[in-house]
Amino acid sequence: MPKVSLITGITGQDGSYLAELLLGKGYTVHGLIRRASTFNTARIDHLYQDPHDPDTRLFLHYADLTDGSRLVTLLQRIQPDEVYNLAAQSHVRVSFDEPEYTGLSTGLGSTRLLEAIRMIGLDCRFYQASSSEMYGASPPPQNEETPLWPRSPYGIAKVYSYWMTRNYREAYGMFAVNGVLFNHESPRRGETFVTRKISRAVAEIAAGKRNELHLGNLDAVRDWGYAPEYVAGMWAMLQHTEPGDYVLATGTAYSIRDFLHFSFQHVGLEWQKYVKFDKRYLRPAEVDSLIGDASRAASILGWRPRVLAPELARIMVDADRTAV
Ligand code: NDP
Ligand code: GDR
Repeated sequence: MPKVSLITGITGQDGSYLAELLLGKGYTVHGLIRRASTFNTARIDHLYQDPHDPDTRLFLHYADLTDGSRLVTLLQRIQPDEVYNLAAQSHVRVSFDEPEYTGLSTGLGSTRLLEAIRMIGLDCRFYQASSSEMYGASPPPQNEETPLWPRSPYGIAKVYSYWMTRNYREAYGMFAVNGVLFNHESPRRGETFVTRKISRAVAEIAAGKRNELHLGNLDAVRDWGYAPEYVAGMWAMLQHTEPGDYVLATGTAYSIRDFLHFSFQHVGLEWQKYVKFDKRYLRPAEVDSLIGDASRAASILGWRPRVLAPELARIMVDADRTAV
């Protein structure tokens, strides 16, 4: 029998790559989508299958992580072997504007799912999308043993979900794992995250369509990887014999300035001529430096990232230049 998976956040960057990966492995894939007055399925439109086709293996369902009874109904009906909880209000800066909603979705959403699984007695494996933002002010390099010190409502909500996932594993023996992923990007990255903001601006500046890019703090250091490689790591965590928590990261450190340099240099421009400071993109509390140590995932899961920030910048700029 083909395995059945459920992905929350299937319309997001990671959800779309994970759906591709699982369909490629022969899974039946169910995804939760939110009702909106505009279409929000652009990242998975290429995977869409006519539900009238008897060979269809991708199914979409309206649901929201803030609606617990709907989650119970769907889990009961779908009976998934694997649940990937990727849905979240995932923007750190926005979480300072909407701390309560971030708690309801990014925090309590995981509890609603875990509790729904427990209530109906579902025998499944559960993946929680935890984040390097949980380490916040703890100095790098960060790994599974690093103390958590979140610096934003988003990071705090992720810490809550991280501990709930561990608690359901310890209390109920559930196969529940945390993937603690450092920043990972792609041409499908949301347009307001800094790498994609940069790659889009470079494409438009190179095409003569604009001549400025407004950014906040350029000194922050991040460990940027390539999203398709990270969703493969999520899948690997659920295939292992024992549930555990794993950091996924490249172990490399680059600043926003470095990413600007790689991106502008790729089209033969100097970033200093175009980038302007705008304080509205600063955060009330910043995370200065995240550099991950993924040696546990390497030794236990055999997971190793290949694409590093300089190549990532080129991939993203090339994709945005094609779209401009
Ligand atoms: P995106 O922001 O691209 O996608 C988020 C997804 O969650 C979208 O499908 C969105 O739906 C959905 N969503 C948001 N709120 C709700 C809700 N209340 N109910 C149901 N669905 C909701 O995130 P990424 O793909 O980049 O990240 C995936 C997960 O991994 C997130 O949990 C994120 O916090 C976490 N993470 C991401 C990292 C990264 O570098 N990308 C690193 C570490 C963790 P819609 O399309 O309708 O908005
Ligand atoms: P991050 O990603 O906060 O690390 O969270 P983001 O790209 O938003 O910020 C990275 C760094 O860039 C600085 N920065 C700016 N950021 C944005 N968005 N816009 C700007 O104009 C700008 N100028 C400078 C930020 O201050 C920050 O230091 C991402 C999300 O995907 C989370 O969901 C995930 O958990 C973490 O990565 C790991």
